[in-house]
Amino acid sequence: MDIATSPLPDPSLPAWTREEFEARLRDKGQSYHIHHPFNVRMNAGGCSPDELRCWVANRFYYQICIPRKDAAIIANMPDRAQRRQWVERILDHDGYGDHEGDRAGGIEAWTHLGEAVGIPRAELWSLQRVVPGVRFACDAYVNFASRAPWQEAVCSSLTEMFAPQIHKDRLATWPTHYPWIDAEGLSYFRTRIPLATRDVDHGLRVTLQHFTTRAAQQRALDILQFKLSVLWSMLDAVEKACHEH
Ligand code: AHQ
Repeated sequence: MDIATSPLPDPSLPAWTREEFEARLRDKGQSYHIHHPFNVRMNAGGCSPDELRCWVANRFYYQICIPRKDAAIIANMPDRAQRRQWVERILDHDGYGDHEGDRAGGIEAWTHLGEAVGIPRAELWSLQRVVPGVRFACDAYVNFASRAPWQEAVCSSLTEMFAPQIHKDRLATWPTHYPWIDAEGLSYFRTRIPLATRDVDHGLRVTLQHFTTRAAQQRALDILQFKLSVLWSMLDAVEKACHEH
């Protein structure tokens, strides 16, 4: 399974400089799901409690896919130093040590978000509310990351360049628009801001170092576009499903 790629550029074209290449990666932020109509409506207070519950229950599937995706990447990483950095991402979601409190991990924090919006733990973990379009998008991401060369899978995680802003938006708007949600339930968004920044530092270093010809750089942009489409199509599916309830 491969992603749709742009036609190969003229091989005589020179590679972009690292600065230009990074600027083009960041420019892809225009397609980030922060601009999706459902996300705009959600952060403007336009979602009913049922629609929020629909979004939280469906995004839970994405959250539990992330550590499996990262484990698949580690399996393809020959270099111990790279694995030592990447394994942090699995622990961020699955937790570590006694898995209590701050060490419980992001999947546990998302479970608290679920309870805060009115979804009991068992119902969230049953995945009953996850719609086909969300499953397909998340599964496509995990499958890509497990089959692609590890540097390409690293590149696909760079949608997190744009993630700190979307977490900050939720923290800035939900307490006003959705005062019925216990503030503790939003702790996942708070924890992700520094972690996303740490992830992107590593992911960008690998990407700028690995994709060095013009054709490879174009491939990196196509990979990022694929992942942006994973996130965008998840919200398409959620918007359709939530609207029906
Ligand atoms: O909570 C998110 C998260 O842990 C990750 C990991 C990273 C990846 O490896 O692809 N992407 C990602 C994202 C998270 N939250 C999303 C959101 O909208 O809350 C954004 C998403 C991303 O930007 O890829």
